[in-house]
Amino acid sequence: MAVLTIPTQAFPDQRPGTSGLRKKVSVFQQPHYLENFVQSIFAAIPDRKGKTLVLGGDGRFFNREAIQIILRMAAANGWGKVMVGRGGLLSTPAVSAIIRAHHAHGGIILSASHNPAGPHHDFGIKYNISNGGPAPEKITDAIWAGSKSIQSYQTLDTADVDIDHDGVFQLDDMTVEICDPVRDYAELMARIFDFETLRRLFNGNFRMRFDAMHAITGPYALEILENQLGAPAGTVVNGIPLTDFGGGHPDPNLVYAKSLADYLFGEEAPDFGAASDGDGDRNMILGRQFFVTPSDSLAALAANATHIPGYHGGLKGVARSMPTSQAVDVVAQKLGIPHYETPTGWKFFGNLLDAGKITFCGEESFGTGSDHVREKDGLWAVLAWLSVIAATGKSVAEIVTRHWQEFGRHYYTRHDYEGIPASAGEEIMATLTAQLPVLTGQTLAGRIVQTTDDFAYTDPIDGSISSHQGLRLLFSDGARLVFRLSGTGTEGATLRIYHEHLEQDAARQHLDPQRVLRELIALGKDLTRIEKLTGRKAPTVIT
Ligand code: G16
Repeated sequence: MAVLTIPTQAFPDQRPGTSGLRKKVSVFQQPHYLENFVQSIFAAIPDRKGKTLVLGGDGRFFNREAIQIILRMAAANGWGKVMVGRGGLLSTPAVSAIIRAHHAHGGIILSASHNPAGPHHDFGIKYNISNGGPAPEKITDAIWAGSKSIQSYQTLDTADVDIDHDGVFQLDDMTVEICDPVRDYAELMARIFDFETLRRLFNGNFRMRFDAMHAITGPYALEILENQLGAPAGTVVNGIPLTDFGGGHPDPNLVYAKSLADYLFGEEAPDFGAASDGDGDRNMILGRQFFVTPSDSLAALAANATHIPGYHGGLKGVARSMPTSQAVDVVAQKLGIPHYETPTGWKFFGNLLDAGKITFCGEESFGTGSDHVREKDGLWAVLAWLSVIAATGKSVAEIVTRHWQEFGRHYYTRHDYEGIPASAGEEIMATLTAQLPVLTGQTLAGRIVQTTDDFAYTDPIDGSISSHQGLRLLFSDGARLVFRLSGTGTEGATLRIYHEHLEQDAARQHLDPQRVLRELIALGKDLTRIEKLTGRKAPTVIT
């Protein structure tokens, strides 16, 4: 079959963000737009010839069309084999698991994560490397550079292939394998967790609800929770992936997973509730009338790791992204294991995991994971929590409140101002950056500002430096106020303000975080002048 070389012109806006390239579907539907980016990925992987690529997505609108385009281009660009999830479906953690299990060279994930889907919403694409994790900055920078100078791309002149039935066939010189999207992942979970113990949990009175939000985790949760662990039918709700996610916003937090939260805070609440996001890497954990912040979830899992079969030998170390609360650091100190603080973005955990420096890692943005794959993993977090509940016989609320008594409670809240004008976002950050030096030593929000900085990270494994990763005010009492612009939005800018304060007194550990943190919240609003610059009186989302 003849390889076609199609002339094209560069698009100026293909710089990968925190997690790949995310744009409106209409942007991706422009002639050559997706093709240019895919060719730029392939150009950044010069040793791809004859190697295996894993390909799948979260099932959102444009997923199936993109799969066909990428298959043709992969064949024309010399890949030896592409493994595609049946129907074009694969969760992000499943791609990571399959890359690792089959020693693939890399993977392409089609997803804009928790961003809404449909013809008028978002699409995305990201590349993962042979360790199963997101491409590091040196590769995303090469992709971006390639996208700015691209003049042509390679593809085949061939009809669409059948991606809906398992099997192996040739596309020119390349092998295509259509595989079960769930099997490898479910086998990995069965190796980490004791499914017999979890089956006993569901055989008793224990009840849970898992909200797949009509996104990719439905098939995974149905297979693992209901089919393999025997949770009653109906435990998984919204379990069929839809191209528009049912019109919802599959971001597992109290705002967007409101019906689950209402159920868990209602009269008929089960023992446990969880939700995942569009591509299955995020998680939200709820107990009966109890919400676990992602930062606390990471800390509590680290403190209870030896109750989880796959980690009964203990943890090598832990890591969190900089804006994530310091709760897990306190656990690590007590356990006598190292803890690391990385920039936002799962890719920054990759080297630490590969080097065996850490076992668990997590982020405030509802991400938790371990060294079993190189992505955050929503269902893994659910199974980890179920394992701790089964081993301790305690409720979610008991596990977390006892954790606070032992380690202190890190009150935490993130306020997001979504879709503000990009220029306002830049002005806020520039003004704050200029202000930082004079804030040191001042008493603000009733506390002394001990240090301020623009967070920079030197990777301890390869020495690479990532600068401008967020502005920090660190107070003498351990409180923190952090400012960042999101790297995942598709409209204007999203300002994130993170507030944190440690409370050691058990009598003061059951208050409303918004109340406890109100002075820091007011300070954040003042320093950013968000209302003056954007007219916004309140955040769009509070987590
Ligand atoms: C992605 C990244 C995470 C990051 C999150 C929010 O998650 O993988 O590491 O914490 O975005 O990033 P930002 O604050 O820059 O918007 P996901 O689930 O969207 O892929």
